[in-house]
Amino acid sequence: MPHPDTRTLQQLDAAYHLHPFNDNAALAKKGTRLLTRGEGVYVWDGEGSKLLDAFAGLWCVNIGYGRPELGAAAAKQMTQLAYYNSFFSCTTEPTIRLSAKLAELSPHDLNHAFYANSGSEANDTILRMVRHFWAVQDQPQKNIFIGRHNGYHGSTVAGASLGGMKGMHAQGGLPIPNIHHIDPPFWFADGGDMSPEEYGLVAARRLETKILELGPERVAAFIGEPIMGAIGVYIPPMSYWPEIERICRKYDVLLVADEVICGFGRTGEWFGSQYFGFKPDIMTIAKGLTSGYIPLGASMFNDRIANVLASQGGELAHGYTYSGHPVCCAVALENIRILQEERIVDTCKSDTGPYLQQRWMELGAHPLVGEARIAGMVGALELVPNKPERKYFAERGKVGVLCRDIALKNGLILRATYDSMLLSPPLIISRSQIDELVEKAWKSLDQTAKEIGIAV
Ligand code: PXG
Repeated sequence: MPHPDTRTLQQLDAAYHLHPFNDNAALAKKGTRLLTRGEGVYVWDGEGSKLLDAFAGLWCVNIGYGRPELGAAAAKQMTQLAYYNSFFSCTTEPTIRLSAKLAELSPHDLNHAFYANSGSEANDTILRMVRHFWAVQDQPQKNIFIGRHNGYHGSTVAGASLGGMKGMHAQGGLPIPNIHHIDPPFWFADGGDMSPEEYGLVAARRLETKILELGPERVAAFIGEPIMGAIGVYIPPMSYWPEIERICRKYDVLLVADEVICGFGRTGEWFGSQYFGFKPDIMTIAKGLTSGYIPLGASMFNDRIANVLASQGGELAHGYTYSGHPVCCAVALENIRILQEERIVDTCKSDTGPYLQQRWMELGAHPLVGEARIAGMVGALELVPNKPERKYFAERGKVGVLCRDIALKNGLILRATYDSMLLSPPLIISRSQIDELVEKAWKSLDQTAKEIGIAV
């Protein structure tokens, strides 16, 4: 059933709501898509269309839509104690229980949580914490962060600076000082004749070159997404992260994994660092922490950092009104309970994940697809003009948007970054829903190919 007020709501939206990452004038003309309801892997829009959300909202609705338990957990906590701060020696029970739960779930000794409201804020936190960590050990000059070109770490001043999106840097005078970037590991476009594993080492050693150029005594930390999401699901070769870790250890550079997308089962492991086999000193989490039901982010620190901050750090001059918000923490605990008790991450690793991988890789045979890639339940299709050449379209991004719009008409939500079609469904997707997803994707690829004159 179409929502009766769709047109009116769209007009109010155009008049009064600025949308993130949008040309708002163009959007107002086109009209926004009103989403009205969600259940499992499906959402419904204002026109009454049922859509399979192969993007889990924005890489976040890991347990799927419509779980009443999360609403109940929020209502219970709101009724009992809607808010209290974590400043002035105070705390609340959900905040404490979530911290203990996160320490248990996090790999090795990432035992200490600092709370924020989003992934961006969690990354802002680490910028300040890490610089403080070195400063109190008489190394204030060790304050440079190295990230990757085209990395995404959020939209706040520090988040966007740590990220390497040129379009974001161009607005607002970013990056802030003492943040540098190296090229990302993307074999499809950059690997040439090298094997992916050989290339992974080459790409990782760019970090060593950069550290030596800047001086190891000045480099505080390296930050990276285990799998680079927003830019197009760049899945690095397995050789990449262990080499990055070796280099960080050699020069005593802290290693930060931004797990905002990869965390909470997206790769079939609880965290992306476990998938790739490396041990970060810090990780940032958000999105899947609450399956997107309520905003919450956190930075997890290892014992080394926590001990230095505790013994030498003095008063930490950092914190948000809503750091450790009891309602958000109660919802996160319920989300984690569901992920664990319903064995959602395990199933993604051993059953539905491998099935999705097999079916998604079949799409690689389509004439429009230059590469299909996937890890756990996060993947991409690289659309190309001349299969099997690993070359982009001359005008990047047009075909991706065309394919995305066609997929929507076919009842499938896929995200397009340039001409990469991105996949990140709720982790509870079933085998038959995976079949539906792949059939709709194939049909959309066929229709896109026809539209641009590629034979299918
Ligand atoms: N780190 C990573 C790896 C992310 O993907 C953030 C940090 C920031 O989190 P918040 O909660 O502040 O948004 C993100 C967010 C896209 C897209 O177009 C991706 C994100 C946000 C908006 C758009 O794929 N990821």
